[in-house]
Amino acid sequence: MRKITFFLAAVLTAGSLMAQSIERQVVASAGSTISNGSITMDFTVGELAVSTISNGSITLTQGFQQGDAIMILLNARVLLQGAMLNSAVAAEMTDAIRTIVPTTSPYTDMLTVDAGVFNDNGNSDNIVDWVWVELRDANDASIMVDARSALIQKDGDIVDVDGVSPITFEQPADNYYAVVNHRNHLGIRTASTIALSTTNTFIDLSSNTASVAGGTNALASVSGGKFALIVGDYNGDGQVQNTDINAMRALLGTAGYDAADMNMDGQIQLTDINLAARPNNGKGEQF
Ligand SMILES: [Ca+2]
Ligand SMILES: [Ca+2]
Ligand SMILES: [Ca+2]
Repeated sequence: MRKITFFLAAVLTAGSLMAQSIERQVVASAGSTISNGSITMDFTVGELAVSTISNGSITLTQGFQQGDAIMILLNARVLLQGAMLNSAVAAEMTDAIRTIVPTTSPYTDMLTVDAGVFNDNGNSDNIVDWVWVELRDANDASIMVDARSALIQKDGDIVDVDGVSPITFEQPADNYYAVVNHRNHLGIRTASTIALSTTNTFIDLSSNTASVAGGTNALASVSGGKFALIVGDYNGDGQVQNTDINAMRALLGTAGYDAADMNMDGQIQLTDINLAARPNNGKGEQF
């Protein structure tokens, strides 16, 4: 429960409390706390100063009463079927396009990374590509609570822009469905909600079909007894159809970072159609 304080002293002493935490205080011209015994509501009104001030070590937020922001962790593993097609190592993806993956995410948040994140580590933590991760409401999985770009390693670990850490969302600790999508694969959603908090809990969506909504209809069997997102959705509409294949034909013979490169080797060739998209023609997302 948060209390409302109507004087400045507590905030102004923060300058002498380096590296210590102080109880959150609200400075406001008016406000109150109302309780009926089971529900408590804090509110403030009439804030005049609303800018955020920081000297680098201490931050003072002003204005409307703000909740405690926490970063919840999602440490998930998935595999991409396209990147498994040419992989020499079982249960591990190729990183053949690592050197041409853009430092700006291809997804809407346009997250950026340092180019060094794409360096060759000589191990299974090399970056394969960008993915798009969503949190969905536990009571209505059609409601997207939060979403962000992330990176995926050869072993399937979804990581933050540093290339190694689990990803975070600024959301309350709670139960969520997680969705993972990739620019030319069908997205998947967890079959059940998962409890996310500041605790690092590992979620493997590549080891059995029961962990994903739609089960065997949502995943492709790949090497090492693993399961992967289904490849072939060139236009990203959640279906693998003739429209995807026909659009890819126009790009045959070209090279580069392109959604038509289904097997993720940097080339757009007949193999991308015949060995990746066409075998999945007619499949669709299961959530
Ligand atoms: Ca890893
Ligand atoms: Ca499609
Ligand atoms: Ca290719």
